[in-house]
Amino acid sequence: MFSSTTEFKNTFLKRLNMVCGKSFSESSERDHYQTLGIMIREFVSHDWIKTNERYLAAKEKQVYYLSIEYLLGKLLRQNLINLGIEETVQVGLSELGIDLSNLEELESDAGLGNGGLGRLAACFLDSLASLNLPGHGHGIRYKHGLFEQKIVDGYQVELPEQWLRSGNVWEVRKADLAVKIPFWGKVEGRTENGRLVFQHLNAETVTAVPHDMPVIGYNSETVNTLRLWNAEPSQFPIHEDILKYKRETESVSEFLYPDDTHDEGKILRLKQQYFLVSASIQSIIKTYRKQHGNLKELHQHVCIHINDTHPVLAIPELMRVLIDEEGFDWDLAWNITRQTISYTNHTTLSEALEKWPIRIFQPLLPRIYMIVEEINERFCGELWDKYTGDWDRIARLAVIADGFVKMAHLAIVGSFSVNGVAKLHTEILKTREMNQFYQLFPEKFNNKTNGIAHRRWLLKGNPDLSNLITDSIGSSWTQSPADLIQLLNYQHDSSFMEQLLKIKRDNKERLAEVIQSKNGIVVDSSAIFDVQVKRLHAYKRQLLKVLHIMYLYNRIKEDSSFSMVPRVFIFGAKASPGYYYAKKIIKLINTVADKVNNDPFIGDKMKVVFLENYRVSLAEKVFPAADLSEQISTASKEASGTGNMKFMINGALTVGTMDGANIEIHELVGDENIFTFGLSADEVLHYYQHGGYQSIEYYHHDSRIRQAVDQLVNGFFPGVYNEFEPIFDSLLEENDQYFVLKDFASYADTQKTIGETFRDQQVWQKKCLVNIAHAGYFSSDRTIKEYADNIWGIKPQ
Ligand code: 26V
Repeated sequence: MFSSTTEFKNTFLKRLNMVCGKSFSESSERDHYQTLGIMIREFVSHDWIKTNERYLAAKEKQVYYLSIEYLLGKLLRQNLINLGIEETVQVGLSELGIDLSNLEELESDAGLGNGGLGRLAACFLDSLASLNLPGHGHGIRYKHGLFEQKIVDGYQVELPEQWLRSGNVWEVRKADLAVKIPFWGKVEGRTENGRLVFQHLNAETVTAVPHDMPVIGYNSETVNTLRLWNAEPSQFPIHEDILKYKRETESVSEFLYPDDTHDEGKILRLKQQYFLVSASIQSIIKTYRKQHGNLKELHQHVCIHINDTHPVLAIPELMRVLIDEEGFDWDLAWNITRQTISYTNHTTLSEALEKWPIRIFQPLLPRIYMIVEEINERFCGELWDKYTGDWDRIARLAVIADGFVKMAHLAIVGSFSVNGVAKLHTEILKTREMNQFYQLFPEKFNNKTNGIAHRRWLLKGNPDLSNLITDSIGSSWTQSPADLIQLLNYQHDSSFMEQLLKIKRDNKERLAEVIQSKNGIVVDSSAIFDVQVKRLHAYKRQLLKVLHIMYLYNRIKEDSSFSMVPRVFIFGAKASPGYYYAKKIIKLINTVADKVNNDPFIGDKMKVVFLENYRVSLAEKVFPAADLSEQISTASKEASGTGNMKFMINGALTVGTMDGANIEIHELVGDENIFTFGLSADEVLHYYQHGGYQSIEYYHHDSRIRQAVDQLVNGFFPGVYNEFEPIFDSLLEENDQYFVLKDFASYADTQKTIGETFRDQQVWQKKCLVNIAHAGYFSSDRTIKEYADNIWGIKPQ
């Protein structure tokens, strides 16, 4: 479309007039952003339509990825890169006096997710399209994504996020494809031609309207679709309060739930889940019918993947369609359903496993509940045949028990594939958390180690490093990330290594500017940039890093002979609004930051920075500037982690426990190129089972620990009396459930080694290079190929 910048400029100016109804001289930056967005959509519309036609005609298998979260971030520059027109557009705009990066700033982050799970879904979409795979996302078009975080007086304050305030140029509303979703009401059964048929009566319906976003593949003609469903009123009732009805229906897609909420009581959350599932399945079936007619071979042409258990009602919903609408008998419907659905588990934390009380589930979704009951009864019958008399086991495995529907059990029983997200995580599922299911269905369990969209996290996020890599090994790595391994040949190339160092320095300086402008803190970019960015959770142990910072501070103050390489400790984290303890940790980080940063005796030896409102677009500035990646979860708790991979590919070294995908990073780079410490998963799980850990002993026997822990409550932080007592209590009264004190010494020793290693920049940079070279494995292209080949059975088209 634009083979030259002149052509681009001409089209841009014409479109600007049309889109904004203004002359160029009157137009604003927002007009320019809007115009460019619309031009890109126009530019891809041909390929978008062609892609769909191709899929329709080929009748090959398709996958539908159902996820309650998509953490997309900004799309403008990534779309330009994937289309191969970044350069043309950037030059063209600048000739018009427009700075592309200013336009990027105007775009809101699409923040429709909490953390790793939502970002993974976004990375997967990029890989599906870039690999020309027929895979489509379905999700909810939340009006408000994850809250915006402000730090006021050291405390987190949440503001509603407003990504749709100025519209969303990437979406196309398709009102003609709207579907209706029934809630409440009652189900009546009657016999028709000797067959029991069910009708859902007096339901309150919400209309789901699809808003489609193009998912543009990198250097490919494939444009897949992310379909986000918006909740709207169906026909307005005549007698009731119309405004109330409008409010109630729209509330279904109003807010993303933060991940701490104990879902059990939240009717609206269950409504969201069924809303997503029912709308998606209705739409999938409609498309399928057009292509293939009847549904007997659905599983041969369609795979429906559920991202965690949130969309698990896809199982009973598909059963409903097959039985009530298609007229299949139970066994046929069950066979088809079980071969259509696949499921990823993303956590073994018991508090995160979803269960819904029957008293909420049954009245809200009466027909779906009947089907779940039937699934449960038949499954328990099978269990009875296998484990006759073993009531305990049957009760533990049942889909419905103790007044609750257990969503993970439904997912395992109703799917053909259950996968974990890193080797250790899958092992823990098989041997511990889901062992009894594994014994029943060993063939269903498999591992798919997570990955990241390396085109966002390296190609887009770190352009200087990308250019250096391309200049050295060529550009094939953008599509074959394993080619990064060729970088190993440059370990002894001093010019290459110098450039690598310079790029890191420049990236650190850019982040230093952000820190200065946002936090008012001046940091020295020759210091170690030591970074922990992720959701705030006790198991991720931001506290371990804080206690270590307090220890270093104490050392500097008390021991004049103590010397250390200067460090900038950087944190970014949102705490769920209802997660009291996590919010205390945020206040603690900010309190420590105040104390350290304002102590003239400390000067540049260390600084502590809390970056407000951590999100995808900020993450893209942080990873390229990091020297050290903190992956310090209590072993066994972090299913995979994906931030660890983003740091690695940007040339940061990991300090980490043997947890999640850290284990695979270690396996690839070897002992020499990662800093591991702490208890192993087996040791942690052994303590949980058999006891034997007394945190108080570590407090008594390690004066470094005692001093820092006491400082939480002894007035060391002026003006925050009592504030950190809950943290103090979690460590001593509650016996430190996450082994912070137990792992402290090992962490401190490792950090000492890290400091010493950093002194020799040549040694350090070489380790960074080894990490980058091996990071190709963690591209989501590799992950998605594994899903495509081993679970979904889909092929490039
Ligand atoms: C949810 C909850 C809710 C209740 C309170 C405790 C709690 C703890 C964790 C979660 C998250 C559950 C699902 C999730 O986001 N898992 C993350 O998925 C990522 C992608 O697979 C993975 O890299 C992370 O390790 C994993 O935590």
